[in-house]
Amino acid sequence: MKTRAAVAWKAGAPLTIETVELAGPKAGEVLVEIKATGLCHTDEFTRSGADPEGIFPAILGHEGAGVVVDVGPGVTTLKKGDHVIPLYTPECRQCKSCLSRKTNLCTAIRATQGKGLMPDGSSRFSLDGQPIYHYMGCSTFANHTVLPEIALAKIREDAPFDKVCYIGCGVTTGIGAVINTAKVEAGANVVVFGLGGIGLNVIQGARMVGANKIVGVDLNPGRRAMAEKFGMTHFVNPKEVEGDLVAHLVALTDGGADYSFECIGNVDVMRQALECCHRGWGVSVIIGVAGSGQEIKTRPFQLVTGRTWKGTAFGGARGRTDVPKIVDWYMDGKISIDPLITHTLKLEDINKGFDLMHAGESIRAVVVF
Ligand code: NAD
Ligand code: AHE
Ligand code: ZN
Repeated sequence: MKTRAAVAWKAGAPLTIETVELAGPKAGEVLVEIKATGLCHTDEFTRSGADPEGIFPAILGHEGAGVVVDVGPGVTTLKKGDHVIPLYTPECRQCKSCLSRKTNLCTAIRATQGKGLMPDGSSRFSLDGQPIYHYMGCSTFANHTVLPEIALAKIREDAPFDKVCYIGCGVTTGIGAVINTAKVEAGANVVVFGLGGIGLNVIQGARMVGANKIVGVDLNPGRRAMAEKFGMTHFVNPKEVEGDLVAHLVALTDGGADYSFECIGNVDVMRQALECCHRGWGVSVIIGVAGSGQEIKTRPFQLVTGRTWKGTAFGGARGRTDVPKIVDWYMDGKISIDPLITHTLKLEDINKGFDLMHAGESIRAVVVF
């Protein structure tokens, strides 16, 4: 079939809207009509050329929601008409990682996914005979896409696509980092670096579990009002801090954060996030992804004296199990999403979404098909 998609032809170039060819689902695969997709900073990370795994030409996008149009042979858990959220972290429930119960990082299809290919080693997208690569196993910047059955969460049919698409990455990553990865307890003091589409969901998660101080750190003063609405108790703009930011945060949190979260992708900030943690027990969680060649560093003494450095992908969530529950939380009013979706765009205007991200004007821009 033919479908419309935003194609990233080469690193650093704007996306262009094309009518591409999409081959039908093979065994174990599902054809999905994407109804809406968010723009996450990770899409921009890859578009810009910073992603060491970036492959071009590709159809980016990994924060979508849509409807099953067709299923390939052997698909048993989904049928035409089901509403779904694509999962860049699948859940096969059979691999060593899934069976370990220690991680959400299913390994069933990671090797081919990282090469921009479906599990059989080929792409379903092409244009004039030239293959176009998949992205994070999702490619939600296309009106139709093909995914493995294990990379789709079935969700309730009354959930609005243009809001719950955000559960496909940002909401689940932020809230999940608090609940699944850090396991923040009531009364804890939390510091969140970066109050964008991820950090605001970390704040929302921290409030949900009953954190005490929730300190937000961002260079953009425009983030303050929204962060307060989501539960931030103290705002720190590093540009306005006299002296050392880490010392300032340690003082503000009565000796250091019980938990800190880096939601930017800046390796210098990752160090600050670790070092503002409380001696003896503070845990720092890296969420931001950093570009090719970047490395983190600290004095080993920071770990010797009891701080823990961790990371999280997709908030530690097992997508097929956890995503439908998070959709329920949204539909039941337990979590808020709508105010974070600051811009709704047509596919033709997708590059404006990246401009808004760079300008610090959007939290989440969502493309509606
Ligand atoms: P975003 O652009 O919406 O937000 C980033 C925020 O960081 C902005 O508010 C910006 O003003 C702020 N910021 C930038 N530099 C700063 C600095 N030096 N100090 C303080 N604040 C600063 O991005 P996002 O969509 O929220 O994504 C955040 C990061 O998380 C990105 O690196 C993204 O790739 C990554 N991410 C990781 C996962 C995962 O599973 N680990 C999932 C989603 C996103
Ligand atoms: N390709 C990058 C890694 C990017 C990365 O860490 N991605 C996160 C999801 S970000 C979503 O917005 C992730 O899921 N990581 C685990 C995995 O298996 O990719 C690089 O540095 O090579
Ligand atoms: Zn993302």
